[in-house]
Amino acid sequence: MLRVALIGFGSSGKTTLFQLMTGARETARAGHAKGDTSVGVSKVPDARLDRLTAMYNPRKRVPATVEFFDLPTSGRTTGAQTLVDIAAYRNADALVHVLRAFRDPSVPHPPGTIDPARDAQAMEDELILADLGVAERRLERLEKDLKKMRSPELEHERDVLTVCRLALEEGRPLRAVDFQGEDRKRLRGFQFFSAKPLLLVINLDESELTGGGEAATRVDRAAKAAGLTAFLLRAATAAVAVCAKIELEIAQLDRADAAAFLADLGLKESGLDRVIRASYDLLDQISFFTVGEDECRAWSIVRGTSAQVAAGEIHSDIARGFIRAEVVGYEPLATRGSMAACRDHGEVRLEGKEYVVSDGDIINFRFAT
Ligand SMILES: Nc1nc2c(ncn2[C@@H]2O[C@H](COP(=O)(O)OP(=O)(O)O)[C@@H](O)[C@H]2O)c(=O)[nH]1
Ligand SMILES: [Mg+2]
Repeated sequence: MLRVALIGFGSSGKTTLFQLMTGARETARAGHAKGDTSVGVSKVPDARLDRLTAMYNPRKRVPATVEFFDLPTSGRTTGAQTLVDIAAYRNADALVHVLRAFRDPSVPHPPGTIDPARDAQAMEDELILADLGVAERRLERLEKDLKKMRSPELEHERDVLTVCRLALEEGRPLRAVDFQGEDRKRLRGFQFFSAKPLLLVINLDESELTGGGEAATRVDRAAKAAGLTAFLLRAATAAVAVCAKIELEIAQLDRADAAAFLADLGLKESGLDRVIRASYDLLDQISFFTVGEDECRAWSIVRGTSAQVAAGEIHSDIARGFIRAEVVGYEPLATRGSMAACRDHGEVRLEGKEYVVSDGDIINFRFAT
């Protein structure tokens, strides 16, 4: 399951977005050293799973999920230095920086003025500084250890960390540094914040959603006006605009009303859909499905995953005993209406361990126990 951590300055709308994403008014809390982390689960909307569920009429429909973290530091900034001490944040797959762009004077914004580009840069600087501290402490310890003994492992670690330190000293986030192969693996182990893919969520004024014209264009314009263009040229960084407050109100309506409301605003997708989709794209995630009368289920994996590794998402026994994957694409199955019809047309393939799973594949794994 993907884990996404919300960060940002005080009163930027983190908790509002958290509630929008997880539908949680009451949320589970995981304890950690300094206060609490709110943990909520978001169901990934997927029209394909809806269609498969309609076809199979299973007892259970299980969407893919994304876990969101929020810190209940009401109105305060979640400074990067505090994040270093929070395991859930260190382990997160991606960061979502909620940027205050709504003006509402009744909600004070600690830096005083509204300036999303400044806030984006300020947070970036904080992440870089926090990582630099971690890198320096680790390097110091490594140098001591390397004086006592020779170790290719530790030497590799030192080399990667030295590249990290140099980039950070130049003010470059680690997600903008091109690490490959073993270096990349090693980097992941350090759990640096500036190495995590970053989604900027620009939290706009209601008026920007409710003003006339095509909402998508208005929102795009507002995002550009926020001055984030330079930011977005960086690798593993993306942006999406929402109006968290009004979208939370919409999300609390029943489905039909919510759809009508969104259509009224000229929006094709809800805020939840847009943020989830942007996170998926940023993290290069795709979905495959398992279907049956018992359960229709979506699973998320990173693009390029092999059939055997995908099987391991379901259960390690299935990966271990992997024999073959029976695969059909979503389009042929949705068009023909049944697996049997797909078989008749030769559209169900038998694939081996190394087969690279495609987005929308419906897979039946054959395995030995
Ligand atoms: N006008 C307006 N107010 C918002 C919006 N998003 C959040 N707020 C309000 O801003 C205040 C702070 O929001 P919150 O989500 O708690 O911010 P956090 O400190 O970043 O967690 C709350 O009173 C929210 O209702 C928005 O899009 N527009
Ligand atoms: Mg909050």
